[in-house]
Amino acid sequence: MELSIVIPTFNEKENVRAIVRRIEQALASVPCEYEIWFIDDSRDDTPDALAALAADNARVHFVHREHERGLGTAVVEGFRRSRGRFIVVMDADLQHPPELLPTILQRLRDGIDVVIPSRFVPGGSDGGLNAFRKLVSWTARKIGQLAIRRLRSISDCTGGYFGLHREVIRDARLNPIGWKILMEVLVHGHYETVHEIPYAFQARDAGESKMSLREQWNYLKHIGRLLWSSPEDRRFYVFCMVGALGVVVNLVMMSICLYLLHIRTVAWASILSSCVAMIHNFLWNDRVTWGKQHAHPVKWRRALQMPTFILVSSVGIAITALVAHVFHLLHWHALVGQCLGIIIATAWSFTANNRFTWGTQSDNREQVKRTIRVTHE
Ligand SMILES: Nc1nc2c(ncn2[C@@H]2O[C@H](COP(=O)(O)OP(=O)(O)O)[C@@H](O)[C@H]2O)c(=O)[nH]1
Ligand SMILES: [Mg+2]
Repeated sequence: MELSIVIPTFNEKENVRAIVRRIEQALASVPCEYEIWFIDDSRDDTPDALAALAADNARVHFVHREHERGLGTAVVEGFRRSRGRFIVVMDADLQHPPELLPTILQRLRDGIDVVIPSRFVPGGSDGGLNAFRKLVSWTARKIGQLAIRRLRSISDCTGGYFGLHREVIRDARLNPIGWKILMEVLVHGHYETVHEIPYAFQARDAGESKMSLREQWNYLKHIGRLLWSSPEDRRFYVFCMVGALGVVVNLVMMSICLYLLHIRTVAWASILSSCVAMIHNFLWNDRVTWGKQHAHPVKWRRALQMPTFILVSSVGIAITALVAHVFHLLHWHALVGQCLGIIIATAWSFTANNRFTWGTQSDNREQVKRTIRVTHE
């Protein structure tokens, strides 16, 4: 079996026959052995429509889950039951044009690991959504891309239409809690190449959308889980948390210097507090953010890790001061400048520490291997 098309359905009785017909038309001229798997959680008589289709057509299979719901788990169930070397996931409501299937299949045959029809590359459009849904969808996508590195270069990471080699998900720990199973695949799958194909997202043919406020909330929880389960992203957030904790330590230390130790020179009290905070941050980052495996094995190099960290932090402080100063010179608000400076300095110190303080050769090599190449038509 070359291709399995997996279609999750919930109350789609008006659409299932039409989508099978359109898929067959689309693939009529392509020599390919394929199957269509419906994973159905419907509460209406969609299962009867599916049973009739399956009786007529040997390519059509379906499973009806009586007591389960969830788009994500349905797709994973489809992964499990289907047999194709390639898998395409699409919605039943014809918002995802089946006419794209030959191109998706061709790109998979060309050796691309993940093929994503995209509304947001030149030639694509998301006309099938109203203005409000467009805004919600844009916000959701931007949150995902901002939070998770692997999603950043994918223009349409929140869609439900995609194709992949079965190898991509072999042994991948997919946790299908939400709507966006593609994000789960992109974060946990094993792949090196992604190809995007422009397409026009259609208005729904019949039936109604099952997207709800609850699903939006689930989406945010899903992002949180993806973050936590992806070491490359989690490290950055732990680093930020350590930094925030460091600010508290700094302020507590400053109070001790001023009110308990009665240090008169404020500048000395401030420098002392910053040094304590820096050592505090180093220890947490060394033990937790990067952890044992990043302690340098060579003794003298290990001894250099703390000074390197302090150097990197000092450059960060200088960057912040520079940005605040430039804001002041331009008669903009210095506090806003300070905030911007802190953001830039955080990005700098994370990157620099990741590379110089706790980075190792083997790490960098791994990084190269993990680089994902994204192309589009
Ligand atoms: N099996 C299954 N499919 C679902 C579930 N919720 C939605 N779907 C299907 O997932 C696809 C996308 O859902 P839809 O309501 O069109 O979402 P929208 O396109 O974001 O508005 C459709 O084919 C739905 O029938 C569910 O709980 N279980
Ligand atoms: Mg839909």
